[in-house]
Amino acid sequence: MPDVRAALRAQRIETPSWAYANSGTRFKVFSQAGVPRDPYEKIADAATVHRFTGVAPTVSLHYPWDAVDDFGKLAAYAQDLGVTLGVVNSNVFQDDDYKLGSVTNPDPRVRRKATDHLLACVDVMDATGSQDLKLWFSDGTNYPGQDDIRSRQDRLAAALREVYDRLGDDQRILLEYKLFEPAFYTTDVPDWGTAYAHTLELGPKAQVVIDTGHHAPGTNIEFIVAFLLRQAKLGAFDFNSRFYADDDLMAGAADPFQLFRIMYEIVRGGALDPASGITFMLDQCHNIEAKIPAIIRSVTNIQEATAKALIVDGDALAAAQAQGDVLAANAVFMDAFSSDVRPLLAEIRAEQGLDPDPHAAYKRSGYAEKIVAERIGGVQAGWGA
Ligand code: AOS
Ligand code: ZN
Ligand code: ZN
Repeated sequence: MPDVRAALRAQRIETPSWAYANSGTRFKVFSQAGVPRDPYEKIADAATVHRFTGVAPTVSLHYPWDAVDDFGKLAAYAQDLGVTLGVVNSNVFQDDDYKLGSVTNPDPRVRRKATDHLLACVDVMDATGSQDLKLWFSDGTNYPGQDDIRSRQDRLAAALREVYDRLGDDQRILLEYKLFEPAFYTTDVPDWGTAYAHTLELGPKAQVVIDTGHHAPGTNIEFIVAFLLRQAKLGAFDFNSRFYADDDLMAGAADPFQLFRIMYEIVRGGALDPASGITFMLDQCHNIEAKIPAIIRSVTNIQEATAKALIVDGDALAAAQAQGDVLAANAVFMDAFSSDVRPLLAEIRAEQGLDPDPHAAYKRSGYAEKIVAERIGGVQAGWGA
């Protein structure tokens, strides 16, 4: 049985810079008062989430959305506020050049441009001290025959190799997969198998990112977690929740039971401890709800799922499994899921000098009113530079 309290105290969740900015769907971006106007203000909001939760000390950056003249200065600013800069997210999807793909584009000029951007992201990592480069490719095709599926895999492999060879000793590639969108017929990295094969070919400094919103409906994500962990190829999560596709809603909002099952496999695989090298990130967009409270809610939802996973009675489960007692084994699982772990988490927060209720504490803090008064003209995610 793991030391539940120690494990919860040590848990770390990284929040994404873009989740603090305005966002929306292809139909409308709704502006909210008080959202950050530049990367510095995004960091300040992330530091606020950490101040109330105590478990979110790192922020994922997006390049070039978070481009600044001096990344060293941004890193120092973050440090002053008690947080550090985490994973660097590349962007090879927003330029007109990428209409037919980035690193898999049939045009070698575009491939060169995309690969150069990924190399520039490693330069950013050198400046910020970030260890991880997260690669998500929007590359794919919309119509059968549009491009050669197999050649696109070769182009992808060549670009990944070039970037991999540029990594420092302590740096990693985190390769993200996504079933569809924006491409609707083929996607060049559509699933964990494709991401796994490419990272395996690259070597030990390449691992897979599981974004929980990037699968076909009904996919058993916890199986993927268990499999990749067993192969030492799970590098990170992009947590969010979804009802339909890549909805990017708050983690744990749509399906808390799925989040619990995922966290159980993490606990089972000994991968909760930050020392195991798995980065637990959020990748969300808060289109209609207030951003900072939504991120605090996502963090506490993950904490609750984790606490439930930690209190699964491992001995009782192993005994039931060994006896082939299907119902008893399932009951052990459901007992943990049905437990109310909020008092335990409140106690742990109080022990750490935090307010036991981060939601109420944030509300009382006056931070929301302060940013509304001070920040006029907040930016949209993607135009935050
Ligand atoms: C896109 O669907 C992916 O989830 C990316 O991880 C991420 O949202 C993107 O890199 C941020 O723009
Ligand atoms: Zn993602
Ligand atoms: Zn996504």
